Amino acid sequence: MILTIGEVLMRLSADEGSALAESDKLNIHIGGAEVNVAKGLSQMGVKTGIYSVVPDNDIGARALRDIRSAGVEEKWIFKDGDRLGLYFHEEGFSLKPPVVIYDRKDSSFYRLPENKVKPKELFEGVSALHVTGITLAINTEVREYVKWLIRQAKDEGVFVSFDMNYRSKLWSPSEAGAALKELLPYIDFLFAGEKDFRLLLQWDAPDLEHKEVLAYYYEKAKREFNIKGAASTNRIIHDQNHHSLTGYLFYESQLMESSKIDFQVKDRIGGGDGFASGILYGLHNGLAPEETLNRGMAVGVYQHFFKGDQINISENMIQTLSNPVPQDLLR
Ligand code: KDG
Repeated sequence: MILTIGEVLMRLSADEGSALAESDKLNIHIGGAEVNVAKGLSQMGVKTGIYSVVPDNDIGARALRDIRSAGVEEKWIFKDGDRLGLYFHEEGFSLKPPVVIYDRKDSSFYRLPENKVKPKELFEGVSALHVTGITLAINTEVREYVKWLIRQAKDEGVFVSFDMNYRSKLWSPSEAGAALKELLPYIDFLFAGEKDFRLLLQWDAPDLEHKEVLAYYYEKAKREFNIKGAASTNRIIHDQNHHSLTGYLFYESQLMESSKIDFQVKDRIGGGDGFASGILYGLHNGLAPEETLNRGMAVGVYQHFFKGDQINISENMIQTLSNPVPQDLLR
């Protein structure tokens, strides 16, 4: 089983083409980076669970319904507190990224450290743990507790995957950098891009092309912290609805680059989590590196075509995803 630890969020989105400031109605989607990854993996047939806390009320029940319908194990989802974290969302316009307004302070997830689980029990039957920087950014109590759990996971022989997922609205680059530095010795697989190394870890890089800089950073992380692999995507925004994405997978000191995929964007939130779930799927199933990267790109890109933080991937889509991703998905 792959376990994630993270906050379940309810997203409230303005209609397409509407601004939050003028909306009379909002649309519900369930998100949260770790939830998205768990759902993606589960829909591809990987047994997945999430350790989280939701309120014991109808809003918590609505979120649980979503997680359950994706087949994610809910044994470690505790019911405590009375508030599900929310975020309000409006599509970006022109070249602007989407608007995200968090309303998650003192949510039920803040009570994670009060709903402790013994690591031996939590990690029993778990082959990999996936956590993102968003979980560590919640507050210092959650951060310390989850950092401790990550160390325990490593002691239990669990493969640790970490996605930096830096959110500037939640913490500063220096706080995030300090947490990452502390965790790097325990991380087996790192999802981080060029900017994370530069901004958060303040690593200098030679003045080279993106791919060479990435190779330099990943090699350094491997040398200094013994990471086994890493992955990231590089996005080019041509206009609001037309993006290109190139994926990178570093494994056994080889940095692989996908072809650049050009596609039409309906909703970009959760694209990175889709990529992560595809990569983790490949690692979990022992796919060859090219197939792993291809799967990451396919899930990440398809994620952009549909509304919501994490689409329900159908059997049919899984078949399509197993084939090489067409390079031009503009339609
Ligand atoms: O990666 C997508 C997430 O950003 C989204 O689901 C919301 O978890 C979220 C967050 O904290 O921004």
